[in-house]
Amino acid sequence: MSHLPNLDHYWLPFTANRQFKSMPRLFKAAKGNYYTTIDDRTLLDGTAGLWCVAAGHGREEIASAVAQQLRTLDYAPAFQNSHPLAFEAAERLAQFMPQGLDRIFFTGSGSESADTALKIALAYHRVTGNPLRNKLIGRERGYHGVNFGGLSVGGIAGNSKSFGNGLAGVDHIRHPLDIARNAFTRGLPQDGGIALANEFEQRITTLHDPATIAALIVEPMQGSAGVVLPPVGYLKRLREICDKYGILLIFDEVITGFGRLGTTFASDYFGVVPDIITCAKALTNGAVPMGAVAVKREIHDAFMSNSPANAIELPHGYTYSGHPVACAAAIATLDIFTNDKLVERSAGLSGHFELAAHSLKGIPYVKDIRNMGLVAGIELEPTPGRPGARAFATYLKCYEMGVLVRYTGDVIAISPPLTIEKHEIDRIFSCIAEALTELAAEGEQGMDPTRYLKNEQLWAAHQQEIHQQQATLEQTA
Ligand code: PXG
Ligand code: PLP
Repeated sequence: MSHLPNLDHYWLPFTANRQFKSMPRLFKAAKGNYYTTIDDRTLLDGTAGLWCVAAGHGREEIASAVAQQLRTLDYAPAFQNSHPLAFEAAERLAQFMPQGLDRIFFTGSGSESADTALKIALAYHRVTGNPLRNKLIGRERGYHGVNFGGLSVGGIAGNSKSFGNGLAGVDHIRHPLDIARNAFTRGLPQDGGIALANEFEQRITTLHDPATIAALIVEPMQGSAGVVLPPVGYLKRLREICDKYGILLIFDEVITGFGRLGTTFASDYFGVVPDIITCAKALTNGAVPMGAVAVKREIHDAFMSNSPANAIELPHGYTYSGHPVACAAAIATLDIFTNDKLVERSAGLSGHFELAAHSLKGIPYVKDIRNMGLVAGIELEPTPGRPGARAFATYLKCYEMGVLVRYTGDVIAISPPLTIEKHEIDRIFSCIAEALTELAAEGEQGMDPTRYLKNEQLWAAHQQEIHQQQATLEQTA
């Protein structure tokens, strides 16, 4: 058991802070497919961190590349100067991208990648003489991070409604989730894709002038909003409509990149090549913050050939774009992908994973199961008036049983490291089944979060003690 830190000062992102601090869940170590918590529980990681740790935790190759880089060149100015590793990382990443998307802009995260992609799309039209193409289209339930651009094209009201109006000139198309028609489909829904994509064309022609649309941004598979899969033919049709009207297509592959679907990128899975791809997360195996935007060479070249000589072609960038330590981590990670054949491994496991996920059909509260590659979403019947409460209780039960799952709304999302073993896949889903069966038996009692994680509650009591001591000290000072 490790010491519990003072919990007062850190404001956790996307977290119910007061609830968390009453039952803190802190990890102190990780290796392979497992976390160790500060009260010495071992947790099988059903989430790859937050979809980041594709190659499994604690990779020595990454650790030593990062350590060596820190000792050699800790930081180099990103603007007007650079360092060789940034070029090497870009070249290596370009080799992973679909053919043609071989010009790379580095960022510090998925959110920065989304905003960068949107800005490149807008600036591209301006630099090619189409300044009136300045509207951006996103999708309902889309998640493109939390910066103002990504938030504006995103389609999760809960994420944006606290923050004012966002960008002007933004519209959204429908999301493809249709549980009534497609519940328990294995893999992609078969029907409805073309009609749904055609609505995009219908909306931009009736509500907008298509010649004013700069770009459409979509996640090929919507991860954050609860694992929403595109029906067969849908993305291809979106591509055709974009081509017809000169609209750039951006795939946000922050989650779907790097083998999650059994192909290197979702673009490869669907045989649809967008104009711009964003990525982050597994790019460095989560070890160092980094994102990237891959752009079609023609788009990049338009900036180079249409900008005045000696001018900055794109007035955009981050202090940490192409950070040497992040580049070292990315190169080491890409090496692991190649050496360990992680994409092939993901593809090879996806059949077993699908069977395991769908074995939950018929378990109490399971309303839909959606899967693709090494991702599954298990949608639960919500408890009336308490959205998300059932999924949270399921998460807590799984945690107590030693399995880390992710919950978002009333969806349990499973996305293990690509290094997961078959028996571990089985354990994740049987644990969820057991948790749900127990919840059904326990009724109201099972839904009470204060029943769970007793050790942590002892710590919370300890925390209160620290508080009181501090207050006393402050009074006497
Ligand atoms: N685009 C997509 C498609 C994402 O999934 C981002 C952008 C933003 O990335 P950053 O690095 O700025 O967080 C994401 C991030 C979840 C979960 O549990 C998903 C994300 C982040 C945290 C949790 O679904 N996606
Ligand atoms: N705010 C201020 C005052 C800055 O000087 C900078 C960068 O120089 C930023 C924000 C942006 O920081 P970053 O480049 O890390 O995104």
